[in-house]
Amino acid sequence: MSRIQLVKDDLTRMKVDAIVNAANQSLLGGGGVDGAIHRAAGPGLLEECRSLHGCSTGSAKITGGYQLPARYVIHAVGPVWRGGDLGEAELLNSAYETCLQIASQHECKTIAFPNISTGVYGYPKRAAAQVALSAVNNFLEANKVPELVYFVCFDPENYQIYQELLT
Ligand code: AR6
Repeated sequence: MSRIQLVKDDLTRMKVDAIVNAANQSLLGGGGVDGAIHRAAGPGLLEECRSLHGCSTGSAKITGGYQLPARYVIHAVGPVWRGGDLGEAELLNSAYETCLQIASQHECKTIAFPNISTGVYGYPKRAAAQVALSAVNNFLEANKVPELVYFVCFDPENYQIYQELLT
């Protein structure tokens, strides 16, 4: 079985060791998948996030999962799309890679990613998927853990793009 799996579902329902949040630098919640994660996890998550004092773009920080089925939430900050000449691809790659490093340090066998930066942050979906898949493939080639990576595509356009790129 491939170590990369495509899923069309709500990320907050994933029974994995870690889910990744598409957060912002404040790490204090927001809309989109971030809002959904905070609603499903309950107030304990926000409380822990306050103690982290934010996160820079292209990086990530880990918390507990609280009322989520996932044990951990890894809060990643993807770049806002500003046309592509401001290092967006490197920053997006770095966000995915940092999540995988953190997951590996915490012995997470399974991790589920949303399509970071492709909602409010406006990153073109196909280009974002190419960066995400290359970051994950490179990491998996060099590391045994995580064993399994899920891409959870909520919107049909992202799902179709990943389906194409994964076949
Ligand atoms: N499960 C899986 N994917 C989802 C869900 C869900 N429940 N809800 C939305 N998506 P976005 P960004 C998808 O906007 O672009 C927040 O306000 C959605 O279809 O959540 O990185 C943060 O606080 C899209 O493909 O994240 C930041 O301020 C993907 O998640 C900002 O938005 C990402 O869309 C981050 O923007």
